[in-house]
Amino acid sequence: MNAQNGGVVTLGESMGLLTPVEIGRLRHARTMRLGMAGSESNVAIGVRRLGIASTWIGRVGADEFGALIVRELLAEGVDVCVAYDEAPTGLMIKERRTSQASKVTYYRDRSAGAQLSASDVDVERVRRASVLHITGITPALGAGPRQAVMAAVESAGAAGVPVSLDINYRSALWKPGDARDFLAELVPKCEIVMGGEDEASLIADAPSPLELAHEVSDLGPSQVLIKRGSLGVIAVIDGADYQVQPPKVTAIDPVGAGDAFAAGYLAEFARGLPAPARLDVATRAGAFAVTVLGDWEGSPHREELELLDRPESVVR
Ligand code: KDG
Repeated sequence: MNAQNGGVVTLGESMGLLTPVEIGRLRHARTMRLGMAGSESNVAIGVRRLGIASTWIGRVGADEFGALIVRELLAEGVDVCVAYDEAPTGLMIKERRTSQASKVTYYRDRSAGAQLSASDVDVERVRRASVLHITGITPALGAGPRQAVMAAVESAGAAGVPVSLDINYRSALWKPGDARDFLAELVPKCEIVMGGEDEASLIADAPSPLELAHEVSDLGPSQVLIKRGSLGVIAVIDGADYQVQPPKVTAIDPVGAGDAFAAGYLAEFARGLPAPARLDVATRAGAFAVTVLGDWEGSPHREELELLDRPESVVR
């Protein structure tokens, strides 16, 4: 583990999640599955399942969705640093339009999570972290969350804690120009940056994923990971190039794969493992996540990591 042993600390909005059981348009659905979503809490759970401490900082409403989120995170062993807000907990609906295509709708305008502020950031927890993980979703929620992200990043920087950023661009939450401006300020303060090709293209311009990774790395981060879904990852880490393909799986629900990937990478980074081991666990964790319905439920526990290598599908 790195010098600090508080594991992975992250902050952001978690929401109630409603997913129709039926495939098709929401208007025809009659039954909904109830759960929770939130990129940062997904990562916190994924990291914890791999045996590394994790902390989630955020706001929820004093309502049943808020209680569900806190209860679920505590059950997963995540250290929860939560404030309760007068505003309601945000909601996300994940419509499965076809068995392969999902559509996400947010009900999170003026939600509790969007009231996050710099004063919610527990500086001590950030200082003790092995790594601070943030995403591009939190700054898209408003001025308060943007300040909270910057406060956490400054505290991490002052304590020598590396910062990891998943660009996670959400077009429903902000415009590309606003994202670009914020990222231009943020990316040079990060040691690890990950994102899809389209997301990395918000801050760099190159004809191939590898060149894109190098361009982003030239902005400051020493570890840049371009996530490519079922094609795996292309990365530049401390000047060396990597390309890793994930194990083959049958995808059921792609949402949350990027968070499981981030969790795998960060857990191994926090353990002080070298780049190939980090990328191996990251791609495995991402592959696990797509095999299960839900944004975080499929994230693997450490003892399951080899499961995808086995030709036998029944373990007895
Ligand atoms: O990465 C999965 C997330 O998209 C999901 O859990 C919800 O955080 C979320 C968001 O803002 O889309």
